[in-house]
Amino acid sequence: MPEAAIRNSIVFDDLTLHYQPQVSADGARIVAVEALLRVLRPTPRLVTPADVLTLFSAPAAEEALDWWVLRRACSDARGWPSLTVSVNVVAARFHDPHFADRLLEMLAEVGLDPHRLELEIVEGAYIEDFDSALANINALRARGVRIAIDDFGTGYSSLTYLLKIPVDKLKIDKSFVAGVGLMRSAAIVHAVIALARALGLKITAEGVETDEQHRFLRAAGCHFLQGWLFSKAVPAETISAMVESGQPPRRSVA
Ligand code: G
Ligand code: MN
Repeated sequence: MPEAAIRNSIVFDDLTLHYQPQVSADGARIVAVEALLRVLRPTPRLVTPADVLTLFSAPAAEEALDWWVLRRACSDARGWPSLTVSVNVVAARFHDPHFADRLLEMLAEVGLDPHRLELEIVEGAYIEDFDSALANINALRARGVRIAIDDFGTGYSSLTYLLKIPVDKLKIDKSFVAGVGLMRSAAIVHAVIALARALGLKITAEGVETDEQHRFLRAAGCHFLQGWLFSKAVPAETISAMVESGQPPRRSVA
């Protein structure tokens, strides 16, 4: 299918991006936002990975969607000079030998400093072609784009990724955070943080919902936190208001 036809087959008008703040470990400062895709019609809701598969099943359509998300997120991020913007990128994108060049070109067009962008490699899909992925990731990191492994611990590939590709950050999956009151989850979270710190990586914990989880994660040594305790994903205008007021989404005592 020609690219224009693919673009037209996706109803981009029905989509928008919402942004979930990531805060410093003490919860006092927003440091970044993660772009999350939202469907506006028929019922407004966040897009799940399963939706993307059914709505955009053709690989070319999924790729067009990913570029739409990247461009929109980078464009919105220009309004928030103090924040990093994180965008979820599937492993397949890193197999494209021109991915880094296209991305850097897009950043130049949009006018966003590459240091302000972080790509979260979604762990669900395995990187098959490490040579291409590595070339892209090296080229992007050389220009300042940061790389995070998303949902760390849930895929079968976590440790292989750490061995084979240089990354800047791990995002501890919310399934581990949900259970930090239990010995087993707490041990796993401590081990992941120790591993990340030994490799010199930053750590974000996802899915932080309670003060108890916040206290645990801060004491355990997470650098950044993300979750409903601080803020759900909100429209771009709400992030602009948070940035302007200098207020964290929620004050919390850790
Ligand atoms: O895998 P990824 O990190 O991209 O997942 C983001 C998803 O996690 C979004 O669908 C978002 O709605 C959800 N999410 C964000 N914060 C929380 C939280 O505190 N609790 C739960 N259960 N889900 C969350
Ligand atoms: Mn993510």
